Amino acid sequence: MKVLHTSDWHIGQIFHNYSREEEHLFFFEQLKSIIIKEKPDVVVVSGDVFHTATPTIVSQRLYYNFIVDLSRLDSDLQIVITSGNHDSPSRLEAPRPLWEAFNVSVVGMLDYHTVTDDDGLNFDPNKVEIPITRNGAVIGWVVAVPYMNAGNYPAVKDSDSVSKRIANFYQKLLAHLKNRPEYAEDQAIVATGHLAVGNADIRGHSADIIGKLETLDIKDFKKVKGVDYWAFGHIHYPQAIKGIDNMRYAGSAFPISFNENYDHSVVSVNIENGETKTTVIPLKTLIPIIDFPSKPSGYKDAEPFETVMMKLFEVIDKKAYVRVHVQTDQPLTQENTISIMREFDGHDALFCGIQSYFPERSESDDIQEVKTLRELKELSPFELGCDVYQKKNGTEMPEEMKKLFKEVCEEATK
Ligand SMILES: [Mn+2]
Repeated sequence: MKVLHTSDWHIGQIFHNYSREEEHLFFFEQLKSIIIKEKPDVVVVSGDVFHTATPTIVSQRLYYNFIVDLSRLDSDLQIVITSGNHDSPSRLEAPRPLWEAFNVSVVGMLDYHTVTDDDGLNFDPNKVEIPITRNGAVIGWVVAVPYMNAGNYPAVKDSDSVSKRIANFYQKLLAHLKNRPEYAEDQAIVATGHLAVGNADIRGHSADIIGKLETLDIKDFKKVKGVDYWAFGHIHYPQAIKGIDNMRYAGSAFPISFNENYDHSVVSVNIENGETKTTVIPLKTLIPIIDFPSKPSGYKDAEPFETVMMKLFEVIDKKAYVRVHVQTDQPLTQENTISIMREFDGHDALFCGIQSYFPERSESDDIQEVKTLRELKELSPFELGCDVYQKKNGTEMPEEMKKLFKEVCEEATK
């Protein structure tokens, strides 16, 4: 069985006020060419099809047109789509019966029932077990598991960690599949998931993804036997998890944030006679992201406003998302900000904001500023805000800002 694995499309994302439609069309064209060349039996999309739970008409049209276009490439091509944490499970699933006519299987959510079956499952497993056929014969299965809240993985023992519960959930699902009369030993099994695996390389993500409840311990997962390929979504950095070749994040199709300045790709998977071979197929990025003049580590290696202004000509004619980094002792004035923005007017580069770098505080400052919990509790939100501002910027909050901030505090504590 041949599989094309992709995930985290985030259709409809607005990036610093810019629509990404053109980039999605560019990605879809590439994906189409890859599919024509690779001829997979099934395309697996492991969640985060849309960026928001309520995609616009334009986003939905983009998605529908593309999937229909894909399915028309080859009447035998199957497409399996699962929801991610960004998708609305019910919205994604609403056209399920229509999609079936196009050989597209969509799983947005599990259909739970209130009683647990003999096989220990409290949902309908048939919905997620998708047979993949070639010339009318079943050659494999996609166990299409969508994004799930931690609480929805059934507990075996109350003391079980979420990780153990997730592993157990897959194990039960696989046991059910293997009991089906249509199942045969020589059929390939691909399982999907939209979750965070511990030890995964989370480049491009904020740290809050670690330590989240849904995080799965790879040790628990290694015990789940019988899966030829794990097609994961959620983490945007493409990777084989801990070097395990048949357990992968396909990663996002192009940078969704400034932290995703790396190569993007999809995975072609070939499962034959119980052996899995993967090939990472690189994608081109239509509009690159640029940290200008470069991404400094802090105040010391950032460049001051005047220097950055003088250098802007180097970047403004590039079709790229540009974030400007400026070293400054005081918060930039509005005039400073506007003059940087003006440089972009009428040029190809897309302005994506300014990051300021202030002088690092010395350790002795820190010692003086330590407050006891009691002292902190006695501060009003307004005082605390002013204090934080001063610490961060090394200068007192300007009067105008103080006035506005005070109004906000009063409004909020009413
Ligand atoms: Mn995502």
